[in-house]
Amino acid sequence: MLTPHDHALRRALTVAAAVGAGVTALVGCGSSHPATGSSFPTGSATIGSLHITGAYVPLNASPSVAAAYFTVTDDGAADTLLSVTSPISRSIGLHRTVDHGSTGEMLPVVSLPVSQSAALRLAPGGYHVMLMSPATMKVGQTVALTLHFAHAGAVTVQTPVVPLTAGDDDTSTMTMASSSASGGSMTGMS
Ligand SMILES: [Cu+2]
Repeated sequence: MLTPHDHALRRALTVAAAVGAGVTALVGCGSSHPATGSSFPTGSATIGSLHITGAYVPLNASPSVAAAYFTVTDDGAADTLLSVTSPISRSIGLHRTVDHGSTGEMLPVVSLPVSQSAALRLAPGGYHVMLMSPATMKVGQTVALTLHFAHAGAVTVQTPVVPLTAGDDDTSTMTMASSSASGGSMTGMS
């Protein structure tokens, strides 16, 4: 069954797959690691044993889509990120960027696990939150992202909008992004 929501997502995915890495870069899937050497503002929040840090949204280059990134660590029982909601967009999904060498594509993921032994990292080139047709954003504003966890419940992270290139280290290739993500949450997911 296809809802208008599905159509929008399908269209975005098709465009991304057709144009490859170019579009992927437009939506913020360049190479960066917010945890290392970041000089832009990020958001954080805690609920129960879950700590959300390094949350940011690169200013979208296309009005049709934006991405959000953050890290979740857990010092208690394992949990699962089920979904993200926000006033900025009525259609928000969890995605994974898959590296095909010179091109990349995005695949929806149903949920993302987090535990004490495996932090959940959303970063360019890997997992990300995809905000479809978001309201107009400006650098410096914050976007309220509400993360819904299976056990801990919902927590809202005030997430700064940063310049599109803030997370990039000017060698923005999919290969770089993939290799930096491979030591973390990508393990065992391919
Ligand atoms: Cu995506």
